[in-house]
Amino acid sequence: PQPVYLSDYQPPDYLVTHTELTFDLDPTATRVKARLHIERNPAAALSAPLVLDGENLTLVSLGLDGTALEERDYVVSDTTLRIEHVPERFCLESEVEIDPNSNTALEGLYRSSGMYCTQCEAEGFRRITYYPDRPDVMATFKVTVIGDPAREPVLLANGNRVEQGERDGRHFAVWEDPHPKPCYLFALVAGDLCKTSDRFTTQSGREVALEIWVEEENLDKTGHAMASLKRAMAWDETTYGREYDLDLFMIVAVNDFNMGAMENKGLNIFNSAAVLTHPDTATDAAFQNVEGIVAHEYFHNWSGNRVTCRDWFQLSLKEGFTVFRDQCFSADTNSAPVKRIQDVSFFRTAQFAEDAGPTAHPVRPDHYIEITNFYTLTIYEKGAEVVRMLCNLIGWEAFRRGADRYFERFDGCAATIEDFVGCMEDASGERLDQFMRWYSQAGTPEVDAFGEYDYVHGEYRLTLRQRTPATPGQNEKLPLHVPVRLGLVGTKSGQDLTLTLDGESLGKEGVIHLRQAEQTFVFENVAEAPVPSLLRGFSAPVLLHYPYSREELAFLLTHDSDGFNRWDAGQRLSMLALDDLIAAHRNGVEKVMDTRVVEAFRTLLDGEVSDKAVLAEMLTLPTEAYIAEQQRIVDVDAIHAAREFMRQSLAVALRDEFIATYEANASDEPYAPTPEQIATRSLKNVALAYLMAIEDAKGLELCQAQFAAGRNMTDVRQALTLLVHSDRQDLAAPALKTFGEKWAHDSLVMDQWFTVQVTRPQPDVLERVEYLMDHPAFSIKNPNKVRALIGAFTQNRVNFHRLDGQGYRLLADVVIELNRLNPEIAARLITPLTRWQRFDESRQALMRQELARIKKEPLSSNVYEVVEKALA
Ligand code: B3K
Ligand code: ZN
Repeated sequence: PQPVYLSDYQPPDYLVTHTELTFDLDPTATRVKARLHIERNPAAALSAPLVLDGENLTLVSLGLDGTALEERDYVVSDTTLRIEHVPERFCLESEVEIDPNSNTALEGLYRSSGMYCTQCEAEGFRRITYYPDRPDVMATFKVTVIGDPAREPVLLANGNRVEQGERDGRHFAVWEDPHPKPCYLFALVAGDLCKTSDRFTTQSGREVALEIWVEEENLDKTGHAMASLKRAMAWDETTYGREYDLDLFMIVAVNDFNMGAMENKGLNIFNSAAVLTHPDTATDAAFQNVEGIVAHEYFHNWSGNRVTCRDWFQLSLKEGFTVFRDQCFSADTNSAPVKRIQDVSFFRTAQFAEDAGPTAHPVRPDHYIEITNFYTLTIYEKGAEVVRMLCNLIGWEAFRRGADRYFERFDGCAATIEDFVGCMEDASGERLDQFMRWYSQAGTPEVDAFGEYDYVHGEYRLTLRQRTPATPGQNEKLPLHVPVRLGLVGTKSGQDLTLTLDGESLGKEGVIHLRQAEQTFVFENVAEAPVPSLLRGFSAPVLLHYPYSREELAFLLTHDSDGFNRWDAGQRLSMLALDDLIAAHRNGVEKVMDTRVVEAFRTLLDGEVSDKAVLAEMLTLPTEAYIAEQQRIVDVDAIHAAREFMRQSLAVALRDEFIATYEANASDEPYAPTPEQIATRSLKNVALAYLMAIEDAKGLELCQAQFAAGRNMTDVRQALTLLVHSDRQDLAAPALKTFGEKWAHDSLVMDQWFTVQVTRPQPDVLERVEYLMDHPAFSIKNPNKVRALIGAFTQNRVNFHRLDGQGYRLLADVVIELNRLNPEIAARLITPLTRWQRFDESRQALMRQELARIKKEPLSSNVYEVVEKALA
């Protein structure tokens, strides 16, 4: 496979103005007729041949302006259809046959639980018909779907249904989408589905019908998605002035889906895990996830669909911006500080790891082999951080003006990242050329900060130094424009001090701009010695080092006015203590708990923090994955032992406080996914986890009672997890059995049942994974199952990284099988093996050995690209 380069971009030679498709559905032999109204791009050479993309298609017939083409008129290869001479403007008629049943890659048209559905982004449409499969070719679509009235009574496509009827024992529906779109936004769904309906009136008075289509047994699980959709529609009107533009908006739930969901115009297709919720089957986290994904896909209607990407290198143009939009929506709807804490802790664990590994790439990559491999944390989450920085740099008002300008100027167009940033420059008058480096430079910048207080002159000098480590293919890095939001917290007053920089007052909190490799900022009139609170709200996606003492961190933990940084101070304090424990474990000396951490937690539990959701986060120790990210060579076992020791020490020292917290937050209220209830449950369940860390009688009693009460899935799953992860298998086994039998009919709950079992720290897990792979509820063809069982196992650090290499071997076996069935999922699953550089020599050797074994297979371009980079 050969890479594609951004620098090779050429506008299309031919444009499609209107696309007419007719699908005659059949499980193994669907016929697709296409009539493409094509025009030569005025910019293209007169002699340009017509080259269309096509894969896994059987060509039945081809015609041009009503005349059948002979075989000598065109050339068909594995990936293209080429016609050497075509007129300036013409209609191309083709008919192909495809096989939805055997489509296990879940790209193009496939069947899931007997229903037909499509996934076309990024390059799936070429598996449906011959077409210029690129986002800068935009056409209006008219789609006829013909199916069996009994097997697929519901026939859906994008836009508005303009006709339906029956003919020769079959039935059909005709759909028209008036908005020109690239083919990656095309969608079709056909099956035996039921809907829930609702309405939304837009700010300009358009009546929109809302429909969520599901299998009949899931009709009671659509309420939260529908409510989320309406909130998202209203939010986009009030926040961005964007309203919906069709009379119908549909969501469909599909059981086999490679990712969360897809923003097809007017017909969003969702992984059922990302749309279905019920208090008995979905946890609070799942409810919040559904809300965020429904909003994300809806927001794409403007940031993605009305304005799309010129080419796939610009993917973050729509994804980074849309993630930023959905993050802000969720922050407005729930606890804003907790949303930020959760996003950042995930980001610093997973995106930082991506940046530090062999697949590191910029927010706008300059080449790729397989675009499907670039739906990454860097494109999505780092892209969102970059947009957030832009917004903070120029201020919300200018940002909003820039967004208006962008949506107006590029409506109906395929745009670039320069177009977007250009609108922000125009709207703000700010020069953003240095800022553009965030898009082209890969890797996590590290910022070293040092502060000195000068009593005599009342000055505080803050020196910031930045460097970005080399990443594959990018050795030289230039300084970035890093906005650092900060406060100086007075050690006597405990208050934010007024910031004066170069004679100008910034108020109690300010943003300083680090643009050079090293810069010193001198704050004047600083009345007392401060502790700096740096990078508030994670104002830039960097790794910040500051030599805080534990006393300073304990001070910030209780005094910082920024909720995010208060939490971060707690994490840093825990990290210092964990470092000591890790060292003790490695040196074989007795572990001693740092009492400052215990006292800090005691203060928290004594009611220092009023937002329970924030408190629950503050009481949660950094994850093993996050701790590992802080080490150059990861010691899996020492990390686990240290963190367990700390959890147990805290539980022993604060047992009464945790019991009190548990009891104060237990409630009989009927379940609602409100921020208040979610906060209360998370605090209660954090307390329960500490109590179960020591498995004493009280903890076990509360845990068993919580499981047995079965109030909602959040509480039940937490109780089940704590039992299964404890050493009390006598209690865990019956609970698992009860749960598994009760929910055997519910695939999404069974996914949770798999995950709970394969994330336990005890050493019997690998055998459990193998056993569960043969369980009737498991299927390697279903991506949710693969993620719930295999994906979850690879996150079980002590077991996946077993010293005998069996964890790696198991993963490689699955990857080899999935490489044939579903290359997109296979390539994603390999990720943990690509991080071999971070482990000790014997694990490195074992991981590389498995990568090499995978490499010997006949590989898909997806897996090839990842393995190649990992072994480079
Ligand atoms: N745009 C889709 C992702 C498609 C990925 C295809 N391999 C989902 C989203 O970001 O909203
Ligand atoms: Zn998206």
